[in-house]
Amino acid sequence: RMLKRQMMCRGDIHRLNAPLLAIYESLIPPEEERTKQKQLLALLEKLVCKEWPKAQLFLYGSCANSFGVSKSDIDVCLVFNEDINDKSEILLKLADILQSDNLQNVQALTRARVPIVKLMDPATGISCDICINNVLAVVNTKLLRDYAKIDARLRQLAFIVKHWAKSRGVNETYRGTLSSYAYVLMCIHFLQQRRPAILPCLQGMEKTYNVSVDNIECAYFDKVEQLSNFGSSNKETVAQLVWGFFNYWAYGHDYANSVISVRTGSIISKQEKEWTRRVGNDRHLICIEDPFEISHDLGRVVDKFSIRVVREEFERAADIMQYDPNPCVKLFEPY
Ligand code: 3AT
Ligand code: MG
Repeated sequence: RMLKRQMMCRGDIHRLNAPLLAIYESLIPPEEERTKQKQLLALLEKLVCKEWPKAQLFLYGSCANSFGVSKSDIDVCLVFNEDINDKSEILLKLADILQSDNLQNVQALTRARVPIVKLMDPATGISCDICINNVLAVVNTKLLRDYAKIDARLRQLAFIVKHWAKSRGVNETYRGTLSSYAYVLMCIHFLQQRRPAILPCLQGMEKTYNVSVDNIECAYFDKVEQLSNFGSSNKETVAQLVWGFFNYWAYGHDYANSVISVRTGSIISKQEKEWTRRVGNDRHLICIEDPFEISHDLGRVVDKFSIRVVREEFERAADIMQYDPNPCVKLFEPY
């Protein structure tokens, strides 16, 4: 019954297109933010270089993957060409250096899951997290950015989904809900699955980019400028896609058996991944395979309580997209 009801998109769905696109536009960071980010990165490069001439700084996360909304913090990775056994020592040294250059709120979080130094730059007002040798994050940032270049609808859908998740309080990994990175992968997977497909599976194509990070081969087709017409035979609009995305996660996804996999561009089975049992704290109640670290389920932060919260939010969003007279307000109502 549910399926039958949900198979058909509301008749006036096209009317939601302009308001959803307006929301998307309002979230795009203005050019001056980009300029300020570059200014801060240049300052950090100067300071880091004095102490560690061979180290390099990379932007990663939403400031570099093209899924960053206005006023986001920036994520920076400090990369040394050797393995670092004691990251704490380096982070404390780094915090020292930054502190003495008038950067504010400098804090070394050496015991975090990903140890970082946090800071705020008073000149630009930007807050920043710096981690060490997290090269996989730099590489998955590039993958997301490359997917975004193929079809504009990915960025539109992902901005709206991220905005919804933040408004509804389901983008907080420390509370058992999903990361922004997980939501963007869910959007990519969804667009790979449309018929006709809106996105290809880059890791299933000729490998024009190939790096090895922590013994993991990260390889895919990155000449994406050649794919700019890929999704053009699919005419779905962002309103239809937002509707379809929430319907999929509310009523279409098989939570008991399925893993979504951007790497293969398909659904794979939990059985195949051996993600059927709880191991330690990993419960696999919603399964999102990391494209490179394939033993890593981005849904593993979700527990038996937060899975209900997340699924109820998907259902709420799907029902609003289906029935509400004013979905563009209701969808993003603070929880
Ligand atoms: P926000 O706009 O800040 O919410 P973001 O894209 O910066 O979104 P996060 O802050 O969640 O996303 O993460 C920053 C980057 O770190 C994104 C991704 O390159 C990497 N990353 C995050 N979580 C994981 C993970 N579980 N496994 C691998 N890489 C991850
Ligand atoms: Mg971030």
